[in-house]
Order: sequence, then C-alpha cells, then structure tokens
Amino acid sequence: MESANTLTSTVKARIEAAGSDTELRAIEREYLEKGGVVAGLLAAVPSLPGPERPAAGRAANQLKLEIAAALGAARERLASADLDQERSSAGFDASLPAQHSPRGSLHPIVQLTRELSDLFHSMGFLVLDGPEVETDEHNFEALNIPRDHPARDMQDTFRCDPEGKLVLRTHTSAVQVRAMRQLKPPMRAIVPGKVFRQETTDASHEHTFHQMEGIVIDKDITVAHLISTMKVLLRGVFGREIEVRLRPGYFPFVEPGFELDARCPFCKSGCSVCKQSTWIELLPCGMIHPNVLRSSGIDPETWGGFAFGLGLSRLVMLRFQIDDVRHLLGGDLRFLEQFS
Ligand code: FA5
Repeated sequence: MESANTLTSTVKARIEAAGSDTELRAIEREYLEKGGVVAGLLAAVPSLPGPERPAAGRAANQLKLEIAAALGAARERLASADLDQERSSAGFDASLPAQHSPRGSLHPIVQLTRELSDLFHSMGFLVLDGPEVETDEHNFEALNIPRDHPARDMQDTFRCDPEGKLVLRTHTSAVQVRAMRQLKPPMRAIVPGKVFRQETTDASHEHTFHQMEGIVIDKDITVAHLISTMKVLLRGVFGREIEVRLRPGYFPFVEPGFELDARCPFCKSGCSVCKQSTWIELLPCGMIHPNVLRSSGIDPETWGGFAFGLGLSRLVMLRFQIDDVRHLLGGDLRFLEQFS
C-alpha cells in the first residue's frame, strides 16, 4: 500500500509535467501495460500475508484508475493547448467558410429502381434478384427458346464457356424461370437487374444495360390485368395517367405477346423523343406461354399469368431526359453529379 501511495504522487507529477503525447504514451507503457509497474504490484499481492492482501489489491487497482484518469486529463489539456496555438498563430481566420466534404448521390438507375420497387412492393410484388452469369437453360431453353431457335438471334449472347452452357444473361426473363421453380403460385414478382448483349452500341443501345422483369401467376389472369398493371407503373414513373396501346409482338415465352407503347409524356403532336409519332415503344410483355409454365412444374390448366420486360435504362432516359444510353454506365462524374 505504501509503495502504491508514493507511486500515485510520483506518477501524477510526471504526467502533469509531460509536454507531449509521446511522453504520455511512455508513462502509460511503463505503468499500465503488460509487464508494467501496476501489473508488478498486482502480481506481488499473493505473496503478502493473508490479512494484508485485500487492501493491497485495492490500492494497486486504485493506482491504475488514477493513472488512467490523469493520462486522460493530460491528453485533453494538450489537445486544447494545440488548438489554442493554432488559433493564435498567423493565418487562422475563423470567418472563412467551412470546408465541405464531397457528397455522393444515387445513380439515376438506382433511384428509379428503388421507386419502382416500392411501387410494386405496395401491390404485393416480391423484389427478386438472380445471377448475371446464367445457365443457357434458364436464359433460353426453359423459356421455350431451344438451341437453333431463330429467336436466339434476337439477343446476341456473350458466352462464358466453349460448350455454351453458361452465358451472361441477355434478359431478366431468366429469373422468371428461377422464380417459378422456387416459389409456388399464386405469385407476383419483379426483377430489376443488369443484362448483357453483344451488340454495336449507339445512343439507344448499350452492351450492358438494365431491365426490370415482372411476373404474375394466378388463376383467371387476363390481358386486362396486364394493361392495368402497366398503367399503374407509368403513373408511378411520370406522375400522371398515360395512355397506352398494345401491338402484337413476338417472344417465344409469351402467347399472345405484345409491344406496349405509351403516349409520349413530353409532347402532344410529336417531338424528337417519340420520333414525331406521339407514341413511345416502351415495354414488351404478354401472357406466359403454357410451355414455360410446364417447364417449371406449374400446371397451365390451373394457372395462368403475364410477364413484362421493361427496358429500365430506356425508362431512366425518358424520365431524366437523357439523350444517350451510354452516359448511364460511362462513369463520368460530370454526368453523375447532375443527379445529386
Ligand atoms: C426482352 O428482353 C424480353 N425478355 C422482354 C419480355 C419479357 C417480353 C417478358 C415478354 C415478356 P427485348 O429484347 O425487346 O425483350 O428487350 C426488352 C427491352 O430492353 C427493350 O424494349 C428495350 O427497352 C431494352 N433494350 C433492348 N436492347 C437494349 C440495348 N442494347 N440497350 C438498351 N436497352 C435495350
């Protein structure tokens, strides 16, 4: 106890006299760390006569606490002295504006994906994900597009292996198959995601772009359900009712298949966005083909449904009035900073 008491005053005096953090660190190491003075005192306690041990243990622990507190106070004292010195030295101007750290922002594709996910979630849709490297089976075969089917030419494919069993998915429709195999009908889901096609790029075509698949499977589903869901989608994106029309479209995994056009939200009598036609070709869709349901173990006699494949990148372009799809994934900060 005696040595603990003497030590307390010696070490406190040393701490108070210390003029730098390096000196404080040295004291800390000497007294508090493994093999230090306090550890030595504690190790000596068991060798004392029994009745003296509790008080000696307490004194050693008290010493430890007091040294730690004195070190903390000394560090604060040094920090505030540094600040005072900085303030009083020439060149410090408290009236200068503060430096702001640069702020990031959400990519427009992420912004729209989140909005649409919230919208569809509110209608009971799951938001699903799937792999970007896909099997040929999920991307084509199970979607009623067998090998050598001419429809494969509609989507130039990046192949990942010489046998062609793995591909970079050419559309989010591949996840339709995964959803149908893993979930039981009735089901509703959307799948936003990146897709890849080996094609020459221009202002409206990228080799890597985003789509959002939608799939609904239930009893007694009709084209009317499809149209009304698409109208809700467009109202969500453009903030008002948008007129739509269906034209026949061919996709092997839907029957009948459609191309849904939306009345141009930017003009009344024609503009560059709608190529003077007042209609914008927006999303392919259709009623899920019975073969596709069957290939995923769903009985087409009982269940039916619709699917759509929204060109998310193109919708982002329309929504934010972006004139070239290649800006989206170009990584140019001057472009991205406009969406903060
Ligand atoms: C498909 O990918 C079908 N899977 C869509 C589908 C789903 C139909 C469900 C029926 C039922 P398509 O190849 O047309 O279809 O592509 C869909 C959309 O992706 C197009 O309307 C277009 O908006 C967009 N798109 C296609 N190619 C590109 C590209 N190179 N760059 C940017 N967007 C593209």
